[in-house]
Parts: sequence; structure tokens; C-alpha cells
Amino acid sequence: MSTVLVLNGPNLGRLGSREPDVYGSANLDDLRALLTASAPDGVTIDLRQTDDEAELIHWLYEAVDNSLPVIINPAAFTHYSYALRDAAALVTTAGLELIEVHISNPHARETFRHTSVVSAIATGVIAGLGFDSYRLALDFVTRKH
Ligand code: DHK
Repeated sequence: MSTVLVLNGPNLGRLGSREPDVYGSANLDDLRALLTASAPDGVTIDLRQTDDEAELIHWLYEAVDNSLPVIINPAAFTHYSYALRDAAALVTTAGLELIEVHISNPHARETFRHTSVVSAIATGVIAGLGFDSYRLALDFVTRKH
């Protein structure tokens, strides 16, 4: 493995200014820099964000076609997108790791956030640790190879 896909769903492009009390004041460029600095030599971080469900699904196909592990924060899609769930299942049924991450702890928030339609097909879930959720996921997927 030389590339890890780090996929981010809707509204995460607003990190830094969006509800900083919940999501912190750092933005996606800060996250990319953190993960790039944390990645072992030879591992490239390909961090992307979209508000578009179809685009996120197509990125998961790309992971399957290129045998790439995925760290994904599906954001609000977590809670209701069966289409995203089915695409994410293609990744794990292909034998690739897919770690679901969240910056906040959805279980400590509104009831609608307590359900994830993705978790059951994910390799694992890390939530509530801020950007460390991603960093720990990266440690896992890179340590395994
Ligand atoms: C991010 C979002 O945008 C929310 O819709 C989720 C997740 C939680 C997070 O904590 O990273 O409910």
C-alpha cells in the first residue's frame, strides 16, 4: 500500500469555522498536514472532501479498483445513506480496510446521530477524539501492512 484515501463527507469543508465548539478550529488543510506528518515513509495521504453523495460513492469504487485502504468520515451521510453504505461494503468485501471516523462523539449528541448505517460493514469505528480519530485510523491501516 502506498496511498491511503482519507474521504470526508458533507460540510466538513467548513471545518475551522463550523461549530468550533464541536469540531475544533482546525481545518482540512491542517488535517492533511497532520496526517502527512504522521504517515510512515512511502505512504501518501490522499485527502478529499465532497458534499456530493455520488462523488463519495465513486471514490469508494476507486478504492476498490486500486486496492486502497480507506479512512472515511461520512459526516451526515453516516446516519442515513444506504447508497454510501453499500459502496463502503464493496471496499470491505474486497478485503480492504475501511475505517469510519468521526471528530465528535455522535453518541453523545442528538438522537439521529446515534445511528450509523455504515458501522456494520466498516472494519472499525473511531469517534470522539477530534483529528486523533483519523490519526489512529491511519496508524492502524499502515501498521497492518
Ligand atoms: C460530522 C458530521 O458532519 C456530522 O453530521 C456527524 C461527524 C458527526 C463528526 O463528528 O465528524 O453527525
